[in-house]
Amino acid sequence: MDLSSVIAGVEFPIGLMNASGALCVTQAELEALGESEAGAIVTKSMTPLAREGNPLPRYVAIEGGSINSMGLPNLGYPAYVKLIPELKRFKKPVIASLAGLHPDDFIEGAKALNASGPDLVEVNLSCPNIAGKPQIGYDVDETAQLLSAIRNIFSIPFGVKLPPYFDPIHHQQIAGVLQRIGVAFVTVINSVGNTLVVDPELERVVIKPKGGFGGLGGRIIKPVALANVRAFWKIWGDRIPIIGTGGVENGTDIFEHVLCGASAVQIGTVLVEDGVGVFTRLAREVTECLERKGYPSLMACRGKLQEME
Ligand code: RRO
Repeated sequence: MDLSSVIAGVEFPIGLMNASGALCVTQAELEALGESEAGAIVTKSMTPLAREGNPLPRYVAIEGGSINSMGLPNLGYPAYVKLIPELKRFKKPVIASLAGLHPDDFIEGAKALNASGPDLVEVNLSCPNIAGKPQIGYDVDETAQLLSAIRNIFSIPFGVKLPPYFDPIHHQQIAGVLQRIGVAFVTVINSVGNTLVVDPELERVVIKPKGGFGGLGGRIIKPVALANVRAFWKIWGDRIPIIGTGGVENGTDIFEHVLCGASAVQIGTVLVEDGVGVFTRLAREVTECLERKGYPSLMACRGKLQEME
């Protein structure tokens, strides 16, 4: 089965990869993704300086998903800039996820990444877990300002990782900005930010940072993810490729994301829970799903979701 995809001219042997944040902080984790059947290697979102992240516990698997407040633990972009050329030996696209606590961080990061040469950069506009730092993607003006500032610096195609939106006007507004800037792709969605999981026995929150508030991921957010993929596909069609992420646990979930309009799919919670072997299972399951339905390739079903008359 042809599971390949092309995003911004970059060829993916399989349109399946880790979501940024899932098993992609350290050199060993990134190399394990290289050796796995993942179709690309996506780094953890990077900041200028290495960060330990938030205090533990900061990730908990719950029924149907996960909640996290990692707080951007990463090696700092000088380390990734050095590592990325080495990751090219795995002969699959390398996507650098760029974050920052200030606009200047993104600008410096963009300059540093140009020299390092990832295939694509995913600019993270949606980290929900830094106290006092709102998700940039929820502020259209700030998003426009930041992307205008970095657009001319990048010599590599860059896209954005967006938070979930819950109203069509917000899809329209952010899509207008992204179109004007000319982003190469969008990744939707980041975790559903600032949710709360309660342990009724202990009468307590389950993660320590931010009073227990954190980003929700996994199966329970799939409808939110699919809605966001679909909303952007309905605005753009195939003009701006969409990477779907959120709630993918099996091959049918991948099929659903692509039906909604995704050109590739990222795996977060289930990758953290099951490890990099999960890509082998997912590739098999989506192949079986496509064969059963008579599609010749993964991209043959892209955007084909039917609406009712
Ligand atoms: O590190 C995190 O806490 C984190 C980030 Br940067 C993000 O973009 N999404 C998320 O769920 N966690």
